[in-house]
Amino acid sequence: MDKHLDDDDLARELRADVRAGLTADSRWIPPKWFYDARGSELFEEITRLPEYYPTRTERAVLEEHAPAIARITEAKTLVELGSGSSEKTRLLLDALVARGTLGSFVPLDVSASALSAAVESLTTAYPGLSIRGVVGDMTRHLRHLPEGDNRLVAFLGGTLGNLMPAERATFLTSLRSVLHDGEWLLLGTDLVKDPAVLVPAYDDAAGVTAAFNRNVLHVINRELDADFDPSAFEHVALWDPDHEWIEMRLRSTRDQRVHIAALNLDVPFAAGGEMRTEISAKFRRDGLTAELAAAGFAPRHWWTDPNSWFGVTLAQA
Ligand code: AVJ
Repeated sequence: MDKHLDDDDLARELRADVRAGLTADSRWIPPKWFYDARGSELFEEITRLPEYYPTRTERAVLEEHAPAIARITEAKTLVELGSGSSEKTRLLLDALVARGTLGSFVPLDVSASALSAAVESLTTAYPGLSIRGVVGDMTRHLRHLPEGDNRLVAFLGGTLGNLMPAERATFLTSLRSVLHDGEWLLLGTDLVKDPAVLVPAYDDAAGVTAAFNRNVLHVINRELDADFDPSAFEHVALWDPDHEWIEMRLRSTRDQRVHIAALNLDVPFAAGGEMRTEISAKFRRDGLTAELAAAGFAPRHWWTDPNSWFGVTLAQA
């Protein structure tokens, strides 16, 4: 594995993010801090919830169209950004291996532990492939992606929607700049739909998403020696129709003051005071086409499920 991020870098970034976010007028914590070992487990549990349709919907789209993706791209290298457990990737790997073009797989993730587990199991499952994990942040370490001809970069799961619109533009532009003309981007995006479907996906009956949301407080307690009482914050998920995104927040149930020892910072919360922990933007085909074009990508194919709940775009650099 190539490491471009070590524990010190992550600790420094977490301190900077928490200080900036919790001293801002509108408080926020970036969603990447959900994913420690427990948070990654909770996310895996979310993907199996009846209300959380994105994972299984995207999987169905990929199951149906992976052979076409392999035929159209004939990719020699598959790069996966934010690969996590790399489960859906197997559909792409199988199709590209069957097509006979694939030589290597490069998963990139911030979590060294998730990545090494994935690399280990995939190395066993695909002995003919060269598999090289890159520990890095997809918004900062794209220039460290290995060269290779005819690469296909997969960015699945709807994670693009966790970036703010301006960050999205920067990210897509920098991804385009590390690709050669003709290389490929496979992008999975959750689509705008009835809020009666969207909101429960982020506020499930079993409370798994609530636990996932509060997990960020456990992360801050452990890593920054803070004294958040997670039970004194309630999970909020709301649909913002103007921005067309789901917003997750944590809302203080009482007046309280939190001490973050590693930052030497006290943060007061009034009862009802909130902090934003995630946006999850939902897309329309037209808007996405425009965003991709602005970043220098030409959308070539668009696939979706019968309900048009989740879109998979194949775009060319
Ligand atoms: C897979 C990271 C895109 O925004 O839907 C799931 C994360 N947050 N439930 C999403 C998530 C709350 C998820 N991503």
